[in-house]
Amino acid sequence: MMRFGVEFVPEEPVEKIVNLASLADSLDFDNVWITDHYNNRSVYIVLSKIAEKTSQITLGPGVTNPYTVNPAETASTIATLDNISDGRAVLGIGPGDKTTLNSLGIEWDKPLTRTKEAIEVIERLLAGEEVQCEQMDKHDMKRAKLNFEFKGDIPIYIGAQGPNMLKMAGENGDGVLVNASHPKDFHFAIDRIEEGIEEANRSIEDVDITAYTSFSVAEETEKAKKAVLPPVAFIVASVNEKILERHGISFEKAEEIQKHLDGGDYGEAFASVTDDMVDAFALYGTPEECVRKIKELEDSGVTQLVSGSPIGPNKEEAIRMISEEIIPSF
Ligand code: F42
Repeated sequence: MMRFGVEFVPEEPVEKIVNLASLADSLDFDNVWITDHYNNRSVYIVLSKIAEKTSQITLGPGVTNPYTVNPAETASTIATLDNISDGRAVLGIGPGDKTTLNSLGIEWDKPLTRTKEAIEVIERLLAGEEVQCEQMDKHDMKRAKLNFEFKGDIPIYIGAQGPNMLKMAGENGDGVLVNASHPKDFHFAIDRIEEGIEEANRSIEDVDITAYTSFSVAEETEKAKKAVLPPVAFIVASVNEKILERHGISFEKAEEIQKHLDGGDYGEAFASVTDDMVDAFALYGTPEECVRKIKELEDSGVTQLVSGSPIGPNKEEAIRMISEEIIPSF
């Protein structure tokens, strides 16, 4: 069965996000994910407020990284979030956003290895072990151990796009958060995830394959589409050539958008987004159109749909529409 999640970016005021998360909680969404970038508001402060104001929804960072936060610190924080939310915490972790890390002077060395090892450290700490990691490449714990009571089995979701990361996520994750909106990308991703699942002798049911989409729903298609132009412009400017090729998008047009964004000319960048770009990198439309597109993702093997930014021209209305006009079809 398809699960439904919603993502918020804490560039918006905490109060606003908490109110929207509380609405999603009351409307039976399964998950709320908060993105993590140091230049936005603090992910865990937002999550702890959400924990107070919600009662059934699962909540977590989507995603933290092992560069700006030591994995022992992540284990402690997620266990604390689990304490205060009566067992509703999930951990989303990935290698981190390269551009953001660059601006902090952090080198993205061996991002896959560092993420994989961090997950091992976190899992062992959450199992109550004292962790020493002399054999690890990127971490060097001597005698790390958590010193309070917590429930150990917090699900770990791995943010992954690249072939190796997807495979690693299939081997190690309780879920995979794939930043994509189109079935073509999921055919590619799920093949890689399955390789990992096989290698680890696991089964596909063990892994919640999550479409972390750029989402927009409205009563009119055009209104929904207009709201996704900004995120799609940023996606087009940052994805690699192979992904553009997969969707038949011209590299030159993508470069043009990148130049406009780099020059701070956002109006021009958003106006240059073409229909094939929007169709490739966003899930948008009327509730009926969204249902049809989500069913295509479900057929390709997706098990959780996360409505990510913008969600719709009006976030609150969009959350109500998802609950009333989309979720009942699944
Ligand atoms: N990043 C953030 O900073 N904050 C967020 O809130 C956030 C949310 C989010 C949600 C979903 C999602 O899927 C990603 C999200 N991200 C977020 C981005 C995330 O942190 C990563 O930047 C993103 O997922 C990119 O990951 P990727 O899967 O493309 O992996 C990178 C590291 C990559 O290059 N992978 C390659 C691959 O094939 O998978 C190669 C990796 C590899 O094998 N590396 C080797 C190693 O050991 O690390 C080294 C290889 C060598 O040659 O040295």
